[in-house]
Amino acid sequence: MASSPATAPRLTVSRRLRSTPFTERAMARGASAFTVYNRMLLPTVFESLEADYRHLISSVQVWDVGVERQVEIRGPDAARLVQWMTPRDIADVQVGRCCYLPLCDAHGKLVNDPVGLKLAEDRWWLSIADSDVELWADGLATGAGLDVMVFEPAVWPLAVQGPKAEELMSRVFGEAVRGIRFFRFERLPFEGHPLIVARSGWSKQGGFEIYVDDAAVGERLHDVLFEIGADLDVRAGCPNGIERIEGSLLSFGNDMDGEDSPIEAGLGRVLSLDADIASLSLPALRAERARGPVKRLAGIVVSEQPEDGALSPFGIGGWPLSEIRSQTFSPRAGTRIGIAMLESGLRDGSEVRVRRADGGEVDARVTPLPFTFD
Ligand code: THG
Repeated sequence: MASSPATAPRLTVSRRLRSTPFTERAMARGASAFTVYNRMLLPTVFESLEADYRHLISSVQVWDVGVERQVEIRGPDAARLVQWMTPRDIADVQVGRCCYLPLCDAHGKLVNDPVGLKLAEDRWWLSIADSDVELWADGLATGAGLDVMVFEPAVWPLAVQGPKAEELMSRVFGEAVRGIRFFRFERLPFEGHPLIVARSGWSKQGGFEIYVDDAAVGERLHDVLFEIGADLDVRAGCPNGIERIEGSLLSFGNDMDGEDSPIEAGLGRVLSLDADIASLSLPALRAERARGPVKRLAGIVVSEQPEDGALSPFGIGGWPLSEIRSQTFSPRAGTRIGIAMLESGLRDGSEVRVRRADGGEVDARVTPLPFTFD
């Protein structure tokens, strides 16, 4: 995962690698590393992974997550197209709700795992992870002759995450933010400009996401959040690799990808395999369920390894097809933990030997996801 500074590639930034309205501000506030996500820059570290983590779980951070692109689907067939793309039944989703929507192709493999926002009966946003959903959705719509528009609006989410997020947000948007329940959104004015504000975000610390649809308004909002939250020790941050693995928030492209099904990724709870819905992936997913999946996502907890020794992605003793897909040192576990795609025969509670990146081996245990800590 982490390469040493001496070998880390440097990034050449051109027009193909898009910035967000907040990229310069993130850099000015100390962003020290970036990744590429939906062909855009996403900060990954400010001070250090662990310092950022400690601050996130104790205070409040403002994240530039403009890389979470919105794929807007609008028109009389909008719900039909969204249902065609996801094996989760969306019939009962109400306007004003967010909904975690695995998208799957006709082979039952994952295409993406967005948060869907139902803006109106004929209008959805898919707030996507890192893959080309717009191309796929537009291709499906064209091929099926659906009456919809598929496009990427100029919207950049800004996340406010951490235990003090509600306090900071209420100072900017008023007491109304306190009444927004998890995975719901409202339109609240900022200096007269209505913005979609949802209680959501890619951390387990609580918080909000503001869907900024005007770059100048967003820059002003960004600055106001820092001014008004100075006494809360608000800092610029980003999705944190330690916090999200401890919280078992899955990263599409890392923990699971287009070679995996949502059943293998452990997303069974959000699939509606017995529903009477027109969804592209249902036949393949029903067949997979009947066959029994060959692999499954699980946790790996290294026993007694307080030092920060990276694990090799491959090489779980006796299970050659199993692989570790994300890993971190976990302050909560006091050891290294990972999210792994394991052969189905490798059960929870199993003790395994795991190869380290430096060539050594360590004992580890297979655990269910989400991780629990005592
Ligand atoms: N917010 C928004 N867009 C996003 C993300 C986000 N796009 C990219 C990526 N993150 C999409 N993937 C996820 C994965 C998990 C969650 C959200 C988006 C998530 N999961 C909660 C959990 O697992 O506890 C709740 C899921 C549920 O209620 O079903 O929040 O973060 N805008």
